[in-house]
Amino acid sequence: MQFGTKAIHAGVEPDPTTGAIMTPIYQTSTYVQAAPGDHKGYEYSRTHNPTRTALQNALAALENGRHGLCFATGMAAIDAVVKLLKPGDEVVSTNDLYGGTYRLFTKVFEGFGVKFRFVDMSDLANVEAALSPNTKLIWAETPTNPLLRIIDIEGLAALARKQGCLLGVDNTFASPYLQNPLDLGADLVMHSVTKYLGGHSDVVMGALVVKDDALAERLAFLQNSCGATPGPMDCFLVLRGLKTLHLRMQRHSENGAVVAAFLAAHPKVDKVYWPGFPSHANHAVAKRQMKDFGGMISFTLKGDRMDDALRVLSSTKLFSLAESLGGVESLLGHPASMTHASIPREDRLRNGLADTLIRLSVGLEDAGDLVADLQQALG
Ligand code: P1T
Repeated sequence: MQFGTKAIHAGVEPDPTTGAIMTPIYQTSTYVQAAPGDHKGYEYSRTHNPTRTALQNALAALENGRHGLCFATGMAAIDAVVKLLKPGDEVVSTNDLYGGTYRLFTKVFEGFGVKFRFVDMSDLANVEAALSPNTKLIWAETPTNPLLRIIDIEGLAALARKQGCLLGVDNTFASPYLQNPLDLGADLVMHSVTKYLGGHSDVVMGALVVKDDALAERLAFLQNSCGATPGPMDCFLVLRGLKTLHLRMQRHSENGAVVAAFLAAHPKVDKVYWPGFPSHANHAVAKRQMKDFGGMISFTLKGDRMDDALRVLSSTKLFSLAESLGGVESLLGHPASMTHASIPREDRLRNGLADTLIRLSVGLEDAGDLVADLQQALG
C-alpha cells in the first residue's frame, strides 16, 4: 500500500458498535469488567484506550514498524527511551538538536548517572570516535534542529550494529512521509507529534515506533509505569491530521524550495540552511534517504548584527513569531532565545548556532504571499 492510502486508512477500522467511519473519542478513564480479569482488552485508560490504539497502529504503519506508542509530549517519548538505560551507560547524540532534548539529557539524566557525548554526526567518523564499551544508545536528529544538518542513517545503523547498541532517530523534521528511519536500520523512531503529524498547531504529543517485539514490550511497560500518555481527544485530532499528511508534506516541500531559493538570492541574506540545495554539505545523503527536503529553513543576515535579525523577526505579517513548527501556518523563530535557549551559549556557538540565526517553518499558504512577506520584512 502506498503512503497516501496508508495515511488515510492504516490503523483505522469502522467502529464495531455503530459502524462510525471515524474512530470515536473514547472519553473514558475505565472499562467495566464482567468478572475480575474478564474484560474486552481494556482495563484503564493510562494503559490502553481505543482511540489511542487506533493512532498507535496508524503511526506504526506509516513508519513501517510493528508497534506504535504515544506519549503526552515529544519530550515524554524521548524520556521513555533514555529510561531503557541505567547509571554508567553512555549515549552518543547529535551536537545540533532541539534544546529541550539537550536539557533532558544534561539536566535530568546526567543526574541519574547516564553520560552524554554530543558530536557532529554529519561526519560518521565523529560518531565512531565517541563510542565506548559503555555506549548503549546512539540518538540522532536528522534533519537537525535548527541547522538542518543531514545524518546518514544507514551509516549510523552500521555503527550501532557493530557496537551492539540501540539507534534512535528523532524523525520530527522529516515526518514519515519524507523519511522512514526503521527501513534504514534504526531500532526506534521518535516524533514530536505536535509538529507535522498533528499538523494544525492544536495538539502537543509524542510517539515512538519500533519493529522489535521485546523492545516494544519494554517501552510499553515504561509508558504505562511512568504514565505520560495522551488523552483520547488529542489522539482523535492527530488521527484527523494524519489523513492529509502526504498532501501537506508535498506542499511544505514545494513552498520550502521556493522560500529557500528566494532567501539564497536575496542581497541581505548570508547563509541559508536547507538540505535541498546541491551545495548543502550532505545533500547527497538527503537525496538518498529522503523523498523531498521539507519546509524547515534557517538563515542568517549579512553583517551578522543582532538588531537586523530582531527587526526581521518582528516585521513579518504572515510568518508568526512563535515556538514550534510543522503546522499549516508559517512560523518564524529565534533559536538562541527561544527553542534552544536552554543550551549554554558557548556550546551553541561552538556547534555553529549563531545568536542571529532565524528559523522558518514554511507553511501551506501560497508561496508568492510568503515570499512577499519575507521581502517586506527584509526590506
Ligand atoms: O514539544 P514536544 O512535543 O515535547 O517535542 C519536543 C521535540 C523533540 N524533538 C524535536 C526535533 C523537536 O523539534 C521538539 C520540539 N521542538 C520545538 C518546540 C521547536 O520549536 O523546535
